[in-house]
Amino acid sequence: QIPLSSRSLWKKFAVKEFSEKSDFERDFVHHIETTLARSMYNCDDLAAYQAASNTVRDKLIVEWNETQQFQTLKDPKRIYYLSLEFLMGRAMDNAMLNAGVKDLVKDSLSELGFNLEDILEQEPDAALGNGGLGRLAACFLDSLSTGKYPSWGYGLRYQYGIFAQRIIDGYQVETPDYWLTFSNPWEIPRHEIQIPVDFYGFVEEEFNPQTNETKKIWKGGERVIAVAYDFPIPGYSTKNVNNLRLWSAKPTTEFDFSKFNSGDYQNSVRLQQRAESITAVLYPNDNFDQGKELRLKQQYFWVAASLHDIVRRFKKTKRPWSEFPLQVAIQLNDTHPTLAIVELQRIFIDLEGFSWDDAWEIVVKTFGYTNHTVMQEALEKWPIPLFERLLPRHLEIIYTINFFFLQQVEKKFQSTYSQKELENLLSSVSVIEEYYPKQVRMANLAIIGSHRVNGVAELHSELIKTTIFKDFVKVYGDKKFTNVTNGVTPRRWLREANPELAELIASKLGGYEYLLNLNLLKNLENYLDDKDFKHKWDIVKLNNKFRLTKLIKKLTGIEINPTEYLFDIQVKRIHEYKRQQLNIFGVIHRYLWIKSLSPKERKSLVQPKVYVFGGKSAPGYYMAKLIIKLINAVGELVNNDADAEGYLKCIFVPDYNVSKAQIIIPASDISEHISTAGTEASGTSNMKFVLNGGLIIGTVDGANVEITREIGEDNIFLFGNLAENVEDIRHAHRYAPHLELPESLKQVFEAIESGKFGEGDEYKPLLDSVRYHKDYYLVSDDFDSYLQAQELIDEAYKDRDDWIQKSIISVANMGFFSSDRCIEEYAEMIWDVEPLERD
Ligand code: GL7
Repeated sequence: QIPLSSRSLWKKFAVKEFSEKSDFERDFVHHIETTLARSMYNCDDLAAYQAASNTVRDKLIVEWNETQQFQTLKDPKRIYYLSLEFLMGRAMDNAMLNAGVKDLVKDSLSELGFNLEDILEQEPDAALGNGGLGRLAACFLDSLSTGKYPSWGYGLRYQYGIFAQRIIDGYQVETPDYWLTFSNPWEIPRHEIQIPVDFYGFVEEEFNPQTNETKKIWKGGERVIAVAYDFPIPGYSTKNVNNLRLWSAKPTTEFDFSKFNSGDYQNSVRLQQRAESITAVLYPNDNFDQGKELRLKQQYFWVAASLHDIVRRFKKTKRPWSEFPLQVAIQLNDTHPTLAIVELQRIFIDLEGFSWDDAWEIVVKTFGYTNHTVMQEALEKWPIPLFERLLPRHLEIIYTINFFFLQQVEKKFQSTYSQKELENLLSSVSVIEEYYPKQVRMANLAIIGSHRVNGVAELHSELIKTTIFKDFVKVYGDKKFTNVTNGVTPRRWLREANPELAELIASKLGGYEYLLNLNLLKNLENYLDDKDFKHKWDIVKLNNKFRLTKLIKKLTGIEINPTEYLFDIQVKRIHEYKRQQLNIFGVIHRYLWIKSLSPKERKSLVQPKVYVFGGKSAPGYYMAKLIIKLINAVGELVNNDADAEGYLKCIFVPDYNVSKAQIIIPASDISEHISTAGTEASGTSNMKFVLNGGLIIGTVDGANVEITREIGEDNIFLFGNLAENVEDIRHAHRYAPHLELPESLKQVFEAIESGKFGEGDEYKPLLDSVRYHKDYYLVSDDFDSYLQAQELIDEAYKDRDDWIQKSIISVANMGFFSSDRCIEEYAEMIWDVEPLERD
């Protein structure tokens, strides 16, 4: 505590935020000369980026401090968003835009001799996520801050984010993404916040003669320290700045002297290094569970540190424990943080001395769980032997949770179910899978330990109730299950990514208010007959295509004049279920068609198209890597074929990430969201593309369904089988002696096997998965329907005026897909929290 007599001095020197160019310039030079120990004679773009970031960051920190102090004072209910992935991308541009100082910074830097655009390019992406799930978490943080919700994100500070992708001879090659090479101005290390986390060890029983009770005590065998790193999250057009806290693992300072004295120095050091490995690297799998011990360690490390922090913050308020769920809402982003349920129960029982029932009631009220996928291979399961070794006390608690739960189920159904039916039900909802090896099912645990479970798009939320979780609906009824359709932040995905379109829209809607109330976009429909507006709309798209072709030239050396081309884009993780193979088969089909035409026919019949692909494959995903190779091989042939010149290009953009997405998405005329119906829970890039004036070719899957409803059927190109028929078709495939391929696809396969794209044999597994291995993803069933949709697109694009009309109507009706709307829905239906206005 600072003595009262000193406080006026503190106030006199309190840091003031810059608000004028001269302030910014002074602080910038200050950071160059002191923080970086450089000078004007020794200042490159990187140094300028760091000094500029530090200056903008200082501004955020002032507001961040005030936000935190205010919240401590008011002590509102807080939201804790637990996510193993936060795919943040770059921070500086976003921070300037949200704080409303971008123009000021641009001008100041220019006066100081720098170009803002070049400086922004110096920032590495914070790529602490794989794909949609991680980016969703980042959009939610933006909306939570913008909506002034008292909230914290909790995650891990991986030293290596998702790998960087290089394409060598057409193949994906992974290189490590060490994003912290130059110090990171956007994080504040909190070396004073150190939380011990234990692993392994054993459980002891301790008898208390006074109460006549025995108590379980977990004696951990290995201790690691969690150190906090804080990332300020600015809201748009508000002084509210929330916190994202990421944990980093470091060894305890207690060196193992027994080992040391016995001469085993090496082993003692090795244990220390083992600690740091916990937060070394992000697992690079998307929609796939690999079940590695280190991953479970990451999960517990993160969950234990976060809960310790949350409980400590609650205890400081001296409120009774019964108020815990009135003050704390914890949202589980997928099953990755499910251990938090067990850890909180353990804290209440073992450390705070609650009865089981009192503890459990609070736990269930505290948690909500979001499911992001129905795919079997993504559902997390942990082998019991591994669990028992790493977290012996937690496993006991899980058994007890499961015991009480199954007892409740049995009671509910014993009078109406036969013995056999009851057994089936119990074994399906049990947390434990009784198989070899026995496994803990994290989704079951997450459902049992949460008061609400939500899917991420209407179709998906319905599907989970009738497939993977149908037996839980029997137990709980369907009130526990709800839907919150995903959304994206229009600040990053419109204003930052597409400043020209954002400005054009602002010019009609009377400013940027629409970024805070995206439904205002609806008013764009008043300008459907405004020729000048439509012309400008068209020019913006063309300018964005130029921006993309510049990037393509830089990354691949391939030159494209965008003026005549329709841009058809599919960028997302490479996955069989997302069906990039369907897309590239379509490109080959088109290429064969172009080759079959005379030059004159080409001129009159062919709509010139650039197909742009981008996305990473998990390093161990053989099929996905083969798809990447095929795309590159097709590009190699097509882009160098004189017959196709001016008609067809096929580009693979290497190392797709958030900052590249911000350039790629605004340039699209058509984007592809073509997953097998029922497999893509939501998709979120579909929303980003439409928000930027692109149209969609897509299946009736995920959020495509709701996008169609909002923008109208005439403005989207849907094709393919419906989710409700997929199981029957698969069944037919399984029992058919052999699959009959459509003629169109046969041609494509023949071309591939003829060796046009290098060794024909190389792609055999890809073709065989369709023709001999049951075509699980329905490529053959949807191929002709896909080609027809592509034809409709070519046709529609000819009427450019109508196309622009479709584009404007689509954007005008995207208001629903703001992540601000998602956060409001979560706040009301799941968290029961209100925004807190700072006065
Ligand atoms: C995903 C879904 O695949 C994707 O459709 C959804 O938009 C996203 C966010 O809800 O979550 N589920 C998942 O495991 N990953 C996703 O991107 C990796």
